[in-house]
Amino acid sequence: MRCLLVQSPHRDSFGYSMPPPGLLRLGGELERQGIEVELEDLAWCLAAGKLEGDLIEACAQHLAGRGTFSVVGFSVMGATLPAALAIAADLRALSPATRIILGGPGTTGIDRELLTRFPVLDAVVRGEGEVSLVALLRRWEEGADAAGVAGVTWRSAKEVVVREEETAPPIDLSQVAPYARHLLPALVEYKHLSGESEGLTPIDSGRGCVYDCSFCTIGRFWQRRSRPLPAAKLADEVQELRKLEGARQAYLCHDIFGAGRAEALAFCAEMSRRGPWPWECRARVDHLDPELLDAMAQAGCYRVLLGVESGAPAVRELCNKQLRANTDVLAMVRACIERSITPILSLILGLPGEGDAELEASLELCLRASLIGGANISLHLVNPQPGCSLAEEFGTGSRPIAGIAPDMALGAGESPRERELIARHPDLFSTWSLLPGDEGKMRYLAELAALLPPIMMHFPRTWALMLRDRGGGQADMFRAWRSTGGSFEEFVRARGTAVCLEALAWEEAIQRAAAASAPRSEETASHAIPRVLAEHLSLEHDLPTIADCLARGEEFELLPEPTRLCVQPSAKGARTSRVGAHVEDLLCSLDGASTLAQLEARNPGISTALEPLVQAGLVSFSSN
Ligand code: B12
Ligand code: SF4
Repeated sequence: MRCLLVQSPHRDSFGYSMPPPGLLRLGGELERQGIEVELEDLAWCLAAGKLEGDLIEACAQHLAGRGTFSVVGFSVMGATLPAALAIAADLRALSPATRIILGGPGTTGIDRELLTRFPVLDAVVRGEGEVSLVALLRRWEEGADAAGVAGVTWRSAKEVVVREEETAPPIDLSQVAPYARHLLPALVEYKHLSGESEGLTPIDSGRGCVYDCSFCTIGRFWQRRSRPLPAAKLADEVQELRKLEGARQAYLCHDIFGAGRAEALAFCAEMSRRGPWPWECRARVDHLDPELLDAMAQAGCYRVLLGVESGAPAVRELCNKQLRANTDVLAMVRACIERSITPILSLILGLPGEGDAELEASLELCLRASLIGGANISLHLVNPQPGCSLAEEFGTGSRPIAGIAPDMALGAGESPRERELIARHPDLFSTWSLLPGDEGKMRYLAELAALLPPIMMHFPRTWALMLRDRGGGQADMFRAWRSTGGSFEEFVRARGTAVCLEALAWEEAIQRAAAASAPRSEETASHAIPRVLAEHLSLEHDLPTIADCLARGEEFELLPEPTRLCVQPSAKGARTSRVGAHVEDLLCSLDGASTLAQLEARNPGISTALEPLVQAGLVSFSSN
């Protein structure tokens, strides 16, 4: 029995920089069971330029070129399902005796329908793959059929689709197979290809979720069970990455880190004991608390993706998020930032129950988080993935809208054969659809989701002050800005009051400083030229104090208060400090051409006066 497991192709640059953990685990399990297995990552092949011409034909030819296999299994997400089915059809023509199966989250709830509509499929393995796949392959090896194999939906010799209702018992994650990394290109080749210098490497850190949010398939796919990898096992797997070329940070894939609090704390303790190493994770806000965050930060956690979904509790309730009633999202954002853990707040726009007031509540939450400083905002539209409750409820009425890229399928579904399938089976490929609703509103929400987060993250105070001046809501202000046809900065320059213009100047200086490299302080020799590393701003308002009030949501009066600021690059991006008139004068006296000796001759004592500025990183020396 020779088996090939395939990751289906997509062009998502984030995606092809990461070898898929599910396939690596399955490869390891089959090897451990003595089954001959090979792995192929078509997303990587595509990015590596190994697939030219028509995507589907090229993939099928590529797979056929690897030789003859008894079974080819495609791993699918909703996004890659059409490509997998089209490739499977071509592969069947090239290799008629090969059995073709599917597995992965893209099959959630549609296994029977897939087998009914696509005769090319022999079976779909539902949920966790290890036990069911091995059992299925053994049956086929013995010449038997799949009757009674738990977790499998299959086609009988009489062309009847049989759904084995029973699911295989979940495997003991302390005994899960090692990743068969040798069966895929080396990690460093992935990183080389994607050009990503960060070295983020996914780890199968746990499986499943007990919740059932309306837009998500994870809970259902994993039978509403959540299992973290045992702490020591997970720490071992992260430790292995330290030796793996190209790996610089671990991406813990379990969707709800902290669901098992004791296990999460034990993992952090284990990581701290072994010496922290950078990692990031995905979590629910109500599974985190200051003590756990402390432990996470000490263990090397630098980023956490938080699915908040909406700023309006009623909408969260309707989408069955079941966030604990007293959850304070902003307090958690602040707690993350205080520990140098970047929170990524993920919200969905256009969920059922979202009217103007609820949309405004979401934007308010995003703005307040941005004002705290250092949060990432990520806004999405709903693509009802097959198998989730929104697809069940609205599946038939949902449809793609030309010009709105599907959030859940970026870089997928673009080839003619995929497009044809998506058009023919909109219910199975609802990953490309949007919930039923007014098309104009959808376009507006899509624009909001794409354009507002960068503005909030780069210009939160300017945005907040413009809002205060104008009155009304953020959605209205967004419309007003977009109707000008220009950039946000142009909008502020044309319509902003003095304090808005000052905030814009400050935040633009922060952007420039963050883009510059951190300062190098060199030898203070008399022949060296002192250079100003910071931008200095003379403002009519005390913007840092105003910014603090905005971040805390406190009222303030806009009284004139002359303020001098310096904005300089720092290890964390940019730093703003208040300076006095004498510092500003000193900085102004540095022309960037005169040596220290020449400046001293013109202005005796300046060398000594500059020393604290050098120490503060506001001034540095260069030799020419
Ligand atoms: C790592 C990851 C990625 C990686 C690797 C993907 C991969 N193929 O493994 C990358 C970065 C490529 C990626 C990309 C995307 N992802 Co992603 N990703 C994940 C994440 C966080 C972990 C997956 C994982 O490794 N889990 C651990 C392993 C062990 O589980 P597994 O992969 O499911 O595999 C097991 C079973 O599914 C089964 N199995 C899997 N394949 C096969 C094949 C066969 C033949 C068999 C028998 C069994 C089998 O056995 C495995 C072992 O038990 C999941 C969330 C999650 N926790 O699952 C989201 C998730 C899979 N991603 C998702 C999405 C939407 C995307 C994107 C579409 C995002 C986007 N906006 O573009 C892109 C896809 C690219 C594209 N544009 O088309 C969704 C998919 C939803 C769905 N119903 O399809 C998920 C579930 C997140 C979510 N909460 O909704 N992703
Ligand atoms: S969104 Fe998160 S909490 Fe909700 S079902 Fe999916 S994984 Fe679980």
